[in-house]
Amino acid sequence: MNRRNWIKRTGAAGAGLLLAKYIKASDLTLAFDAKDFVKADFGSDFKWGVAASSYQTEGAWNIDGKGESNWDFFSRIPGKIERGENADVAADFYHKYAEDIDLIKEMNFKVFRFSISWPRILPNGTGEINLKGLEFYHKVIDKCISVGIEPWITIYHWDMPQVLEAQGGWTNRKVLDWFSEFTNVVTKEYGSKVKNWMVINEQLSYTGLGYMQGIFAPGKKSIKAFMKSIHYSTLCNAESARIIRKNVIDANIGTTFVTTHIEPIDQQKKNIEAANRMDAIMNRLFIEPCLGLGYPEDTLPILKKLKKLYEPGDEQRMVFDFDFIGIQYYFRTVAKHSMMPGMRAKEVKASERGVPANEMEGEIYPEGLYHILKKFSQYKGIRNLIVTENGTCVPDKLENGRVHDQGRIDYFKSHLEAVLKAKKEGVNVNGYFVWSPTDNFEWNKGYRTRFGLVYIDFKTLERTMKDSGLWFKAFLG
Ligand code: IFM
Repeated sequence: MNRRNWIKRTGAAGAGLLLAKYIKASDLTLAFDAKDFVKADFGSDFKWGVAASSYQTEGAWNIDGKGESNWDFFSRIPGKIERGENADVAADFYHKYAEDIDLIKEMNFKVFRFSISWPRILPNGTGEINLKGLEFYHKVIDKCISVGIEPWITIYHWDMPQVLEAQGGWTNRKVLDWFSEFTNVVTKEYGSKVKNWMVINEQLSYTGLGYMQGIFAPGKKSIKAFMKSIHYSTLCNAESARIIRKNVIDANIGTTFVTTHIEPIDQQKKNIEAANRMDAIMNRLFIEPCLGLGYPEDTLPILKKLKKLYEPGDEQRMVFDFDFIGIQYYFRTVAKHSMMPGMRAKEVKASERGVPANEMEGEIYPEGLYHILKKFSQYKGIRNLIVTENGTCVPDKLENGRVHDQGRIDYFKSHLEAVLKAKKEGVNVNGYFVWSPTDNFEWNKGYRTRFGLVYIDFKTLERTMKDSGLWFKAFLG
């Protein structure tokens, strides 16, 4: 489709104009020269996809032999999830997977990235395999393939069997055996049909928010637990990738990291250093050990404590040569010095700075994605980048069968422009996956914050494609 048609069909103005609406000129650190773009600008091999996860979408929490997950357990603890919600039903993807995959197809995406629920496959965490669980993902994979969509599997997206969480979960070194067993089962089962695999979704999220801040499962607030979860999940990341390599012929193996572009609030030395320490945790902590660079303890000395957890050979065991690295980007973080022990830095929230933000207080800052892609492309060991998640939550309203989510369309356009700019400057970025095909359960926020291209009425489970879904349909068509 040429540029003029695209504008006509979507009714959209140039991306430059849309960008201007969101970012004060004085905040711009990057000039977006191109005013518009088309799909072909990204190249014919570029992967266009959508991403989702098991706990957030499937529901069917205790159906067909599934075991309890840490999130099933955690969401039942009063006060943990807004309005006391849980994902017992969620988007009911378990029953509506065919409809949802048809919608993904209709929006012209070619990749569906989804995760596998560990307790659906291994209800007791290890040992006995639930055949109905195996069968479910075969149906999902087969449906994708039948409509020409590539299934991309994430092995772990935060739903650990509760029986293992009760034994310490990611803070127990035995997780290496548990996770290897799970990886072995799923790769042997699906490896002949699925060639694209990601090991873990965003280590920082479930380790930091789950074991240190206590707002995600399992709700712990302990630096010690955080440290253990960092090291053991880092080992698992590489170990599981080696298992995929062994079990899946011609596998394309990646893993995903949550990232944020970090800037100091001003140019004072103490704030610049605070921003660097924050960067060490939020962007460098997990990628660097897997590239053989170790943890970034030069910038953040507290990380030296991780060495106490090492067993002989760990340094090498953390390393894996991934085929691609998944970048997940949502917002910028502005940092300033604080007395908080450890990181000695704190975030200056978007609301304090009066800048545009999503409903979760994440600043809308597309240039940040450009900077992150540039930053990661500078690591020698990274060969290929894919944006495995990007998206936003805006206050959607279903009115007369339509959801006019122009804010989300603007978000995608400006972020795609950032990807394209990086690509044109030589960054090896080869894919972009939207979070998320449908609305779903947003962890501790419950159902309040919606990220989907397709709206879900959580009472009736009826699906309605939002304007952003229609925008992608036209853009990718
Ligand atoms: O919903 C989450 C997802 O599970 C992990 N990445 C960020 C998304 C939006 O917050």
